[in-house]
This record gives sequence, structure tokens and C-alpha cells, in this order.
Amino acid sequence: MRKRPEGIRNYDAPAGGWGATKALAQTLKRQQIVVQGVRTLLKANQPGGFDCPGCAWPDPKHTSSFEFCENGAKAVTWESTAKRIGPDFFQAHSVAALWQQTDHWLESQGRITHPLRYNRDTDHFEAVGWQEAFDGIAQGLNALPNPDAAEFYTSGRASNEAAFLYQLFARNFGTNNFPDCSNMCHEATSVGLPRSIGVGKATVTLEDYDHADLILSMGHNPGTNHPRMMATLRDAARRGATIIVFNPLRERALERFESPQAPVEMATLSSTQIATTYLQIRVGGDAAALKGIGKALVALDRTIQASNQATSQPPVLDHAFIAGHTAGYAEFVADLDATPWEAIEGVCGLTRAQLEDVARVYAAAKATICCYGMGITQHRSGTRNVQQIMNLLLLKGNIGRPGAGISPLRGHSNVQGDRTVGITERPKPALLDSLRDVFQFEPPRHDGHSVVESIAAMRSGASKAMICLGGNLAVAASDPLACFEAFRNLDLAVHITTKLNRTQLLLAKKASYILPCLGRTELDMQASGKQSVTVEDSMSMVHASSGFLEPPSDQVRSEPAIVAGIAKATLGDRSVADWDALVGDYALIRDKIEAVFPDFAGYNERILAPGGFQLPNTAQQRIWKTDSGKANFAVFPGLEEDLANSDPGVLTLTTLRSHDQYNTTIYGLDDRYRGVFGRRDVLFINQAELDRRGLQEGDVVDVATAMQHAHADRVVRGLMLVCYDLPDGCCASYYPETQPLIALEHVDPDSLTPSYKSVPVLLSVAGPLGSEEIVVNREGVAGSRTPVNA
Ligand SMILES: Nc1nc2c(c(=O)[nH]1)N[C@H]1C(S)=C(S)[C@@H](COP(=O)(O)OP(=O)(O)OC[C@H]3O[C@@H](n4cnc5c(=O)[nH]c(N)nc54)[C@H](O)[C@@H]3O)O[C@H]1N2
Ligand SMILES: Nc1nc2c(c(=O)[nH]1)N[C@H]1C(S)=C(S)[C@@H](COP(=O)(O)OP(=O)(O)OC[C@H]3O[C@@H](n4cnc5c(=O)[nH]c(N)nc54)[C@H](O)[C@@H]3O)O[C@H]1N2
Ligand SMILES: [Mo]
Repeated sequence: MRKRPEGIRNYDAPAGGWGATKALAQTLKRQQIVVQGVRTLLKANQPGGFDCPGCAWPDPKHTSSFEFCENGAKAVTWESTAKRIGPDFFQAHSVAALWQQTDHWLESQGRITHPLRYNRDTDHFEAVGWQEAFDGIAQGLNALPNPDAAEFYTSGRASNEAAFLYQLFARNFGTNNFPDCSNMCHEATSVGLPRSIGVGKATVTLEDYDHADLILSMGHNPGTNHPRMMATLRDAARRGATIIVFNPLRERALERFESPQAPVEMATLSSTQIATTYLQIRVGGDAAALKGIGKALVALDRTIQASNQATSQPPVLDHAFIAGHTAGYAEFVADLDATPWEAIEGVCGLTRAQLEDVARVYAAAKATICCYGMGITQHRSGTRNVQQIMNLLLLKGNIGRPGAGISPLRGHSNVQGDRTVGITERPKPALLDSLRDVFQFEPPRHDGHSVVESIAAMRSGASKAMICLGGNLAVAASDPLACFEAFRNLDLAVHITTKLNRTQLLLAKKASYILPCLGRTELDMQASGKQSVTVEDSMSMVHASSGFLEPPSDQVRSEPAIVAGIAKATLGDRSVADWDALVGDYALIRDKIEAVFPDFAGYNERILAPGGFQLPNTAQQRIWKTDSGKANFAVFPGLEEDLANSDPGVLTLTTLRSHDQYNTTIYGLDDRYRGVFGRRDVLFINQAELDRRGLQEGDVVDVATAMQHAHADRVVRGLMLVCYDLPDGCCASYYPETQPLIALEHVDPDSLTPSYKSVPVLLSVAGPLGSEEIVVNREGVAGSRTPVNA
């Protein structure tokens, strides 16, 4: 066998299995929490325990058996690490020195123990008292020319209680500027699905997965990102449901999975085949493939209708549903008829025969679920891609009945809940009216900024303050150089956080604060005693989460307490809420949430039930809150999702998560299922594309964006080529290493979601480093020179 470069190996085993068990043991050791860690893990997703911060996949109701999940364990142990960084750490390391470390190193240092303020004279962060910090932040906010000069970012780990207080504070202050991690994630779902079916969330419950006989899995990698979903997919496969995967990369867990919770599989080293059919679609080819499947389905229906006297076969489409519940069918079918097969094949890279096969299986299926992730949403056509999936489901009435529906896999563990309780930059009048009535004030009515808009406003100087409730925005957003410039242009930067990251090192001109908060796993004591928070999963189940671990220091405060502290200091007499009382007893916050959002009726009682309660979903009841009052078919104009490119030298780059990372948090340097060990500086490409370029696996290249509006030096240097099974014309690499390739304006115009999954690039043999502020080395992103703290 060919010798592979350092750190690159073949991975032939199934996903899961003993490899996952071993990785878990290593994770615990790395975080120095061998004993406490096990106890912690046993409480994840248990009644009376905390919600796992790893992902938003729901939990089986009423269970008490511990659901093993390697990556959930990484998320939990990363938070409950024994490592600490206090004032002495920051005294030892200047910001200039910290900048030069890798992202991996920065977060690995441990939990921050004290509130910190930056001192420009020394270039160090220094301990500051909480009240002094709150007063300083209040002063900065109140010095702004207008409330819209402040941005309030949320990363989706914040609880419903923290997020609700946060949006109340910002609106009381006077702005709807809520850039949110979902702007980079499922915004295409939140915009597309309401247009189609009136609701921007999943229409299935976990039980529906037990009744589906067909599951279409598009553009997601659950073995890494939603590992608890693997148990569901495994059960479905074992009871004979068909699973069809659309993914450019062969992702191991979607092929074969060995459940670490199944003693027989573990003992016999056997495993379960997951995908019945694995279709390696070209990056950006999903809309074309969905059109092809729809086209084949309609053709099949016509054939059966035409021969109906002879055969008595039931029609393929649900004509009664289409007639009674939908709008736009005729235009939709006319567009399919007008789309030639050769064009469809050319764009998606799958053959007509393959797509007709999918249509036949779909035609025969009684109940179909389509689940999808970032491979669908993070394109210039993300919103319309989501609507294409809905079209296919509507054709057979696969919504609002058992075993059928759409199942977006949400990202952060409470990103959906944060939205539900009011984190939205484009608030509906109903929300604002309700806030007005409950809190007796007039909230701002004009739209605020999403992520991309907030960065632009910070760059232009229109926005001068940024508060981040978690996250690592400048690294998570596209175009780090634009983001760095934006953050350094601020007067005030505030980070409510558990750990250190690069965004916190981008210093504002007047004042920068780092405020350490409790994580989900930790005991949260307030005036009325021990508190629980609540979160909402991918299927709209709301449930309680109670931490129990000792906080990292007695200086660390809860997110609601920090938000309330800033609010009280900033708003003074203008306050519409009694912040101290709300923080003293989170049940009072939930009472207010219930008052603003009637769907939460009985909130405090209903979260006591194991598994919590499901928020109502009109689409699930076949009630369509759309413009037409029906479920809408949406025509996708043309076939190209992104920018058509005819230059054969140009590859389409998609950016992915490794198995050892959580977004910008790098737990470790392995991507086990893809055979990458100890490094992140890689670019996956197939052998034919290597041959075409006269390149070999192991060669080191520079990757440059090939797009008209991009400026010349949009380049990432020094990535090592790794041969991988993916279609021609595509390549893949890790996020956030490839962020410099993605222009801020490279977004879906409907939802402003960055097109992280489709970047036209050119490769060239690696040249010398330039004057980049960040570089990619083996451990991922590192700072290459001192930030300019002008
Ligand atoms: N351990 C862990 N868990 C996580 C996260 C994490 O980073 N680590 N992140 C959380 C968050 S915020 C989110 S949003 C989710 C993300 O979960 P995923 O959506 O699974 O995230 P990605 O790694 O971006 O994977 C996208 C998948 O889409 C495929 N893909 C890429 N381009 C295309 C395309 O054009 N078409 C199709 N059909 N497929 C494509 C890739 O090959 C990959 O398998 O996971 C959440 N859970
Ligand atoms: N190229 C490319 N870019 C992408 C993506 C992609 O697929 N490709 N995916 C996008 C997606 S889907 C998302 S969701 C975004 C993620 O964007 P963000 O949500 O901004 O990023 P994270 O990396 O999840 O944030 C990690 C930081 O959160 C803080 N943190 C962790 N736990 C807590 C907590 O409990 N409380 C608080 N207050 N802080 C905490 C820590 O400081 C940690 O450094 O990135 C997006 N960017
Ligand atoms: Mo996400």
C-alpha cells in the first residue's frame, strides 16, 4: 500500500465502538478530571441533571439509561476541566503574547476565574471588581451616540432565562441589534421554512423517527456533530427503514456504526450498516438533485395515472393533500418539466438513474423524514435549498402525520430556545406588542443587525460597542481580517465567557472586559437557593437543566446574574424590570417568559415532567401560517446554488468540523473517522483532481479564493493535501482555518447566512508567508504577529 503522509492513516473500522470508548478515556485524562468527570457525565441529559451542552438532539423521554456519547463527553469535560486561569495568568501573559498562541492553546488554558479589564499601559488584562466592571460598561454604553451603536451577540449555549433577560435589557436600552450564531447556522431554515409552511422549526418529534420507513439525510455529519442521533439512525436501520445519504464526503458514521451502548456489538466487534444508499453529491448540488428527484417523482405519478385502469396502483403523489393544503403546485411542476436532465446531472454530479431510483424508493415509502444540516443551509441559496426539501415532502403530504416531516438538526444546544424567547434582530410586531404590554415600555420597532450587518456596522464606525454572550464571533464569522478590523474599531468590548479565545484579544479603543460565567454543569446558587435553567432542543422540547459541580471560583457568576448586573447599572431609572428579584429566583424569569409568550403556559410546572414539554407547532397540525394560508411550493430558479464556475482549474471548497472540535473550540487534533491524526492543516481532495494538477498527497499548497469581488490576497497558506473520497470539482478543509477565504459579502441574500460550504478556490504550490495576522499551523489557527492596539 502507498505510504501516506505524517498523521494520515486509513480508517476502515466502523464509527463508534471501542475507538470512541478509548477517546473518552483520553478526554477525561486530558482535562485532569478523572474521578469528577465520570460523575459529571452520568448526570448529562438525566432527569434532575443538566442538559448536555454538546448538541441539540433531543433525549428519549422518561429514560434514565445514560446515553453514551464521546463528543458530548468532550463538551462536558472541556467545561468541567480542573484547569484555571486567574489574574496571575494574565499578569504573566501580555495580550500581544497571547495573540501569537493557537486557538487550541488559548482555550486549553482552562476556566477564567475573575472578571478582567484590559490595561492599555501594560498590555495585560487585570482583575477588576464586579461592580466596577458593571459601572464601567454602563458608562461606555450610556456614552454612545444612540442605542443602535451597541451590538448584542448571542452564542447558542445561553439558557432561555439568560437570553430572555438579555433581549429585555437590549430592547429596554433601545436596540434590536441581536447578531446571533444562528445567523451563521440555521438562519436559512428560520427564513425558508416559514415561507413554505409558516413555522421555522422541525415538524417531527423523536418518536416520528420510530415510524418513518424512509429517512433522507442531507448535508450533516451526525457521527461527529449529533452523536446521540446515531442511536436513532441505528435503530431505524435495524428495523429495516431505508436511509439515503446525500453527502460529498464518505462520512464513516453514516456508512457503518458500532454502538458503544450495545454490548453485543461491542463484544463481537460487529456493527450496523446505516446508509442503504450513499450518494456522493457534488458540493452545492443538492438543489439540482432535489429537482431531479421531484421531476422523476412527477413522471412516475403521471405514468401510473395514465395506466390506472389497468393496474389499480395508488397514485404516487398525495393529490388530495396537494389540492387541499398547498399553493404553487402548477408553477412548481412547470419548472421541473422545463429543467433538462443533462443540466441536473451536470450540476449535482449524480446520474439520472440514481435520482430516479431515489424517486422510486420515495414513491413507495409510507412515511418519510428528511433531516439536514449545514451542507444545505450554508450556501448562497441556503434558504431556497431548505424550501426545495420542503417541496419534496409536500408532494407526498409528508408533514403533520406520524413518521413524516422535516428535521433540521440545530447547532448549539440552545440556539433554538434563544430565538424562541426573543433573540431576533427582525422582531415581529406581536413580540414587541407583548413585551410592551408585559413590561410597560415601548420597545424599538425598527430592524436591528444580524452577524454580517453588525460586522459591517462596526467596521464603518456606526456601531461602537459589542457585548458577546458567549461565542467567538471574530473567528466564527467569515473574513477574519474584516472582523478584526471591526472589533478593533469599537470603543467598548464585553465578553461573557467561560474560557479565553481570540475574539477577546481584539481590544476596543476605550475599554475591554472579560466576565467569567458559570457553565451548564455548575451549581447556580441565588438568593432563593439552587437554580435550574431551561433549554429547547431541535424538536421544540423545553426542559430543565440543573448543574451541580463546584464553580471554578467564588468570583464566577451566572449568565443571568451578569446580564442583570450590566442592565441594572446601565438603565438605572429607565429599567422596566426588577433585575435583582428576577435573578434571585429564575422561576420569576420563567413567569415573565410565559407572560410574553403564551405558548409557555404553565412553564414552571411543565418543566417538572421528565423530558419537559413540547412547544406547539402549527405546521405539525397542518395549519399553515403563511401568506397564502397554504403550504407553499417554491420554485428554485435554475440549478446553480452558488456561483456557476466554468474554469476547470477552480475547485469548490466546503468547510467542515473535525471530530475533535466544537465550532471554534479545538478539543484535540484528531479527526479519527477521516483518518487525520495530530494536525489540522489539511485539504481533502480526490486522486483525479490531484492528477489533473500534477500534485500528490502530502504536497503543501496555498489556497486562494477565485471570486471576482474578492481582493487579491484572500489566501490561506500551507495546507497539506490529503487524498479523500469526494467528487470531482470539490475539496474540503476545516473551519475556522479557512475563514480568510470567505468574503463577508459571500452570503445567501435571503437569510444573510455565509456561504461557508461553497467557496471557489485555486491551488498553487506553497510560497513564503506574507504579513498575515493569523496563520494556519499543525494545531490550526495561530496569531502570527502582534495585534495593532491602536
Ligand atoms: N462535536 C461537535 N458537535 C457539534 C458541533 C461541533 O462543532 N462539534 N457544532 C454544533 C453546531 S453549531 C452545528 S450547526 C452542528 C453542525 O453539524 P453539521 O451540519 O453536521 O456540520 P458540518 O461539520 O459543517 O458538516 C456538514 C456536513 O455536510 C457535508 N457537506 C458539505 N458541503 C455539502 C453540500 O454542498 N451538500 C451536502 N449534501 N453535504 C455537504 C459535509 O461533508 C459534512 O458531512 O453541529 C453541532 N454539534
Ligand atoms: N467556515 C465556517 N464557519 C462557520 C461554520 C462553518 O461550518 N464553516 N459554522 C458556523 C456555525 S453553524 C456556528 S453556530 C458558528 C459558531 O459561532 P460561536 O457560537 O460564536 O462560536 P463557538 O466556537 O461555539 O464559541 C465558543 C466560545 O464560547 C464560549 N463559551 C463556551 N461555553 C460557554 C457558556 O456556557 N457560556 C458562555 N457565555 N460562553 C461559553 C467559550 O469562550 C468558547 O471560546 O460558527 C459558524 N462559522
Ligand atoms: Mo451552528
